[in-house]
Amino acid sequence: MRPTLDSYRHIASGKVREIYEVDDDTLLLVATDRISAYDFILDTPIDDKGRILTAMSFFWFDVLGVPNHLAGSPTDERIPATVLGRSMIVRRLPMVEVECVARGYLTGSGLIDYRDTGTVCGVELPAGLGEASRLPEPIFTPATKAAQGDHDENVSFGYVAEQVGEELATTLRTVTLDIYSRGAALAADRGILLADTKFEFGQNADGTLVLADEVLTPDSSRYWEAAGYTAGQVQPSFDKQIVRNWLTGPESGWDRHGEAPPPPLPADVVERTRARYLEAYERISGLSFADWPTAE
Ligand code: Q0Q
Repeated sequence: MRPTLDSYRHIASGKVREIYEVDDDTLLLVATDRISAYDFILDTPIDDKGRILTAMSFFWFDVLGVPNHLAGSPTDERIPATVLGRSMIVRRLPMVEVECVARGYLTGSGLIDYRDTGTVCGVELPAGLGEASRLPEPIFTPATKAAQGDHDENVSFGYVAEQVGEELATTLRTVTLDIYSRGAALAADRGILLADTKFEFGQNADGTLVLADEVLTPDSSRYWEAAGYTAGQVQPSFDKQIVRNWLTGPESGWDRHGEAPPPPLPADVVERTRARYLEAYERISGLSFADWPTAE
């Protein structure tokens, strides 16, 4: 008999995820069907988004082959029936308080920093780059965690070294770039560009790094269709562009620059967005989502 969710103490909320305490050494990470756009958490859930992104993390933990925080299978008996398929049983770890970002392409805050300084997080880049330029090689662009609702702040490698020590900072950079490069190569083979990603790490008692949180999902990474990639212009988001286009289009009646929150999404926008998450998972993993556990 599975425990119920209310038998676990809720300890943290993210924009679209929740953490519960299973015991002193174990957490339950629950992915919701919530989706965010334009810094709002939308009222309308995307069916199966939590399950699909959980399946993605399990896939990446498996293929990346680095120490990670998973402490149970997708159907671990400690997972409540109501959140089965969109939860991970994980080892509770002391977390490294650094957002470990790797970028293979220039966009978002990295592009803004580059246009201001010619660098991103202190990493010098060649002149002449622009929106969505592929970088000569992936770069480590760490950030400090922001309070919910705020954007993380890009920081230099030197700042990270001051916070956690030179040795750990160097290992964070090496491991972040290694995992991103291997994940991006696999995804590119399947026609999806991982433009950038954010990892979170914990540490074992001996200080060795453990890959934690979610991994290489469309919520922690920018996913672009490789077939449509064109440097020099904003790339459509593989998973969120349908929602963005509807919200900023004539049918929503919403003003992105106004005060009002976004309106509910129409059913077809939800279904087409669900289909994009499903396509990303099945193309990258080569697995059928139909086999993934679901709430009982
Ligand atoms: C931990 N988070 C992220 C978060 C709110 C996720 C703390 N294995 C762990 C993990 C993990 N993963 C964490 N703490 C201890 N051990 C992960 C940022 C925050 C909702 C979901 N925060």
